[in-house]
Amino acid sequence: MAIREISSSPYLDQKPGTAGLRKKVSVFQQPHYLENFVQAVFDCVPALKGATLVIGGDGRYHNRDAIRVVVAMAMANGVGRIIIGQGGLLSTPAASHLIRKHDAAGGFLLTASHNPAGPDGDFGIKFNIAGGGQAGEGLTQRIYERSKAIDGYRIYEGANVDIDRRGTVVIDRTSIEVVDCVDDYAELMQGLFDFDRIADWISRGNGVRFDAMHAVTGPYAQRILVEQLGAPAAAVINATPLSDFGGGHPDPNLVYGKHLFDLAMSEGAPALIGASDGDGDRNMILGKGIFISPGDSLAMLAAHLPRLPGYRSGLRGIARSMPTSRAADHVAKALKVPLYETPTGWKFFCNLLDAGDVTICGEESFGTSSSHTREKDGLWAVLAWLNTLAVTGQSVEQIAQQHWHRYGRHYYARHDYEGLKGPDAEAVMQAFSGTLGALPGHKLGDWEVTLADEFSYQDKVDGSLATGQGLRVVCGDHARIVLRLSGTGTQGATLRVYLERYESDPSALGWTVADALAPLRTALESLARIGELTGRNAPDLVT
Ligand code: VG1
Ligand code: CO
Repeated sequence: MAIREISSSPYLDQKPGTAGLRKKVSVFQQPHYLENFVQAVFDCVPALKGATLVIGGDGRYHNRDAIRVVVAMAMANGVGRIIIGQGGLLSTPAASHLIRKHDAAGGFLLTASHNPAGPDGDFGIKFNIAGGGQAGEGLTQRIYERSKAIDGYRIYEGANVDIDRRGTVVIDRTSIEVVDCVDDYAELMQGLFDFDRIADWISRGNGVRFDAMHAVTGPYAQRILVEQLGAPAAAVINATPLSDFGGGHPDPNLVYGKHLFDLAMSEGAPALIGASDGDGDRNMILGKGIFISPGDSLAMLAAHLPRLPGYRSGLRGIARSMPTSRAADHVAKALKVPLYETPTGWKFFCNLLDAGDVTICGEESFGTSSSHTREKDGLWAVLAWLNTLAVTGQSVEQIAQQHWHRYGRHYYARHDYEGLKGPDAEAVMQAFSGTLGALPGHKLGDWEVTLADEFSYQDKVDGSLATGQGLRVVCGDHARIVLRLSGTGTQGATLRVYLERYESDPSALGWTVADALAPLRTALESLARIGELTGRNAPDLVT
């Protein structure tokens, strides 16, 4: 045995945010920083001893170094079997699936999602539990507490596992398997969707374009879309994962995916355009002449899912995060299934999924997925759309129009104010919060405020209570304004403002989003005083 006990001093900033611990690469490169956090996880999850652990990442800078450390620490902490994606790659949904498939006691996902990568970029680590879900609030807090008291860690020296070569090696008492990162995931997708039907649809000349943004989904899209579904090679762009994501920002939305929007609006646009983010859990969906907002995508997929092979038995329920547009609520009502409203962050869906209460979940932040895994899943959403187009024979635009005519349309936008000074962001939240008590019964634009509060959520499975999950002003079904602070940023504070307006009159379905939301923007300025309190006249990002 070559296990060493190394002493270290705790860092006090290892509190995971919305989805894991995310920091600048330079922070993770501090002596013992990663090691302390990983040891804190092992200390808090004794079930890992003798059990299976999955390890993979989004391929960003520092991924390989970090994986080497996590593998060596897993060996020293008595893990029985380690499964690693070849090259250190695993998309977030694929990692979650491997944990489920192999009955692992957990997994380490090395990712900072869409945050820029490279030596000056971000790095991140996330622990997922048995069953594949993200560590919940309780465990996350325990890991954080442990990290503040840790005084050392255990690491195996001299293992030298070649993560580029597939196969199994046994070192001391640990078996280490390097697996193809796509195989199991591709098989899972084949079981959910009608690949023959999609392939036929593509072969009839319906164009597809998928942008992997030089991040982890390249190999997945290449295998599934090109090799299995017969799309031309050019259908997948930026397919090679790069450690700096090609210098880009793999966050598929109307800002960083503007080129895809332009493509969708161009002559000869493909029938379906999709993209995913750094770690493969987000998705962006466009069709010829149309962008589908994530809240709409959730609602439209929920409405069509029962026609797809993996979902023929129908939906158990639908879940969405609180700030996500309420478009899916109408579908739940029509299908007579429950609709769950949870705080932001996929971890809140996991207990509902495990309990079999929901089949599809979504967040406004370009996240959609189903009960097939315990993470959001970018490529799954693209395949669900492709399958829907293939079975309905309709275009994306037709599906959207039909949906809006049946259920009404939720105009929706998120405004992000990034890199704010912490106290300024807090001041906005305070100002907004201070107005809430007096609002119910008063007018906001043309509508009457029916509810104004701070959202909190009690998990019905484990009873845990999450408080402080966003401030909201609700005008019945008509409109909402929601404010919350981001939990994934690594620089300053990010304020997110979510605006939503619902219209069901057929003559009100074709407005621009900006026009529809104008009255809410005006109301927002007087309630939250963002300009006055932060000096910012406009958001940095509108998605
Ligand atoms: C953001 C999104 C949230 C998402 C989270 C992780 O969190 O708003 O919906 O679950 O990112 O997604 P926040 O706290 O910054 O608003 V990912 O693709 O970055 O793992
Ligand atoms: Co992500």
